[in-house]
Parts: sequence; structure tokens; C-alpha cells
Amino acid sequence: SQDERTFIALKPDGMNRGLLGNIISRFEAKGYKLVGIKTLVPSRQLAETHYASLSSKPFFAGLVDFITSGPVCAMVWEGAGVVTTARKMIGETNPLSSNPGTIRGDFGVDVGRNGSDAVDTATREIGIWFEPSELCTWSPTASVWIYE
Ligand code: DAT
Ligand code: MG
Repeated sequence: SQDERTFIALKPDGMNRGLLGNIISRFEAKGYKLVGIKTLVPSRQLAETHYASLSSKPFFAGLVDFITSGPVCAMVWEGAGVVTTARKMIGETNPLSSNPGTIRGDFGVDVGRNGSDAVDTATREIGIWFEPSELCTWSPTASVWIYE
């Protein structure tokens, strides 16, 4: 459905490299709609909650150190199939396995970007990072050119 939403975060490496505009442009050009965005340095508690499912992994502490080390741009994007399609646009977790044309494939960063992997994960992640009042429900005037 057209009101499917996903959570997308650009981590400190991408923010420091000035990749935010390029990444927003890709989702915008695709026809997806930005309904929430903010820049913050996440607390350890926020990071640990976000990555709770990875807490037993050997890289967990390093991952939390990294994502709390600088600014993160947290976004919510909306549109048909956005959870699955955004994952495809982002590429594989390992940038070396990511196809050219994907964000990770094109920018080759080691831990570049994160996008929800399933609709239920997306709902959980959006709830961790955003208050409902921080999300904007709107209809772009271009919708008629994007959806039948
Ligand atoms: P994704 O970011 O593609 O959703 P994930 O949820 O499995 O991947 O992992 C979250 C982050 O953890 C990922 O962006 C980078 C880091 N990570 C994953 N696997 C890793 C590994 N084997 N070694 C180091 N960091 C890893
Ligand atoms: Mg993930």
C-alpha cells in the first residue's frame, strides 16, 4: 500500500562525507515521500535499543561506538513497497557485495547506511527514533505522476 513506511539512517561516516543530499535525492527521484527527518548524535541507549537484535554479536560494542560517535540523519520514507525497495537501493550489508547503482555499491563505505529490513522492523525502528508528532502525513502534488 502507498502508506507503507520505512526507517532509514545515514550514519556518521556518510554525514561527514557529505553524502546526505545524494542519498535523499535517490529516494526522492524514485517517487518516495519524506515524512520525517532529523539530525542527532544518538545516545548509547538509543543505539543499543535500535540494534538490540545484534546484542550478542562480536561487533555489537563497536557498532554502538560508531553510530554514537557523530551525527546521524534519521529519516522516515513512505510509499508503495518502500521497505523492500529501499533495501535494494541501499545494497548488501557488505559494500563489496553490493551492486553498482546501489548506495553501498556506489560509495563503498564500510558501514554506510541502514534501512529497515521488514515492515514490522520498520514500525519498531520508527517508534524508537521518532515521536508520532514528528511525522508529517502529506500528499505531494506530483503523486498523480507516480501512482496510477
Ligand atoms: P544492515 O545494516 O544491512 O541492515 P545488519 O542489520 O545485519 O545490516 O547490521 C547492522 C549493522 O551492523 C551494519 O550496518 C553494519 C554492522 N555489521 C553487520 N554485520 C557486521 C559484521 N559481520 N562485522 C562488522 N559489522 C557488521
Ligand atoms: Mg539491519
